[in-house]
Amino acid sequence: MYKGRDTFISKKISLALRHKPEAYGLELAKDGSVPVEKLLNGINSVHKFETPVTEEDVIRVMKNADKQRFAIEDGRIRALYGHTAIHVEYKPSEPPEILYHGTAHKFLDSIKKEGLLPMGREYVHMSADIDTAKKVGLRRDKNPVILKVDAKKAYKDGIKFYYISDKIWLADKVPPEYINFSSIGEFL
Ligand code: HQG
Repeated sequence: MYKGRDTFISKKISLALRHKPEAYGLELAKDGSVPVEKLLNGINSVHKFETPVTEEDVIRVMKNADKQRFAIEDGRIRALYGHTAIHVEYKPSEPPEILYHGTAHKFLDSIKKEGLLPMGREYVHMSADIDTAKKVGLRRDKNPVILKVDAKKAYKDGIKFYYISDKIWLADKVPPEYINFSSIGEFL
């Protein structure tokens, strides 16, 4: 679990690496990465911490996270998913039979018509486990809907899926015929 400072650091790294790199003086490479040093400089110049954020802080935040959001490689750090600032290309993977998507009741009519769309992001986000989907849904509805996606069938019909971790699978979109709406309420 995070303490207050670590939650703040995690949120600001997400902001910098997913949504507003320019606000931190950053330019994301094609894979979304920036030098760790530059991220630290950006965060420390925008947010005046009592003690500046260090690479050790970032590593601790990543280690204690409920899911893997960032990766550090060769001195560069990137967000693994969730971008709005750039379109990161991933290698498609074959998904499991079923993936889950947690959402709010108020979006259901629209999802029934249009399917799952990336909305503000670049991809639709799903998980292999129900618990993660429930947590995602709880961000938007205190009694969230958990939708079951026939991922394997969609994949076989040509919809592309991308594996990030068991807690995060991405897809370009999920048309309504691959969503099991009868599962609504089953997990509540
Ligand atoms: C909904 C966080 C109307 C969709 C989370 C969702 C996740 C539609 C919302 C990750 C729709 C978009 C992503 C349609 C989809 N009509 N509403 N056709 N299609 N929606 O935040 O999946 O903790 O962009 O159901 O935990 O909620 O930040 O996506 O409710 O893993 O690392 O539109 O972000 O990760 O919301 O969350 P979001 P999401 P972090």
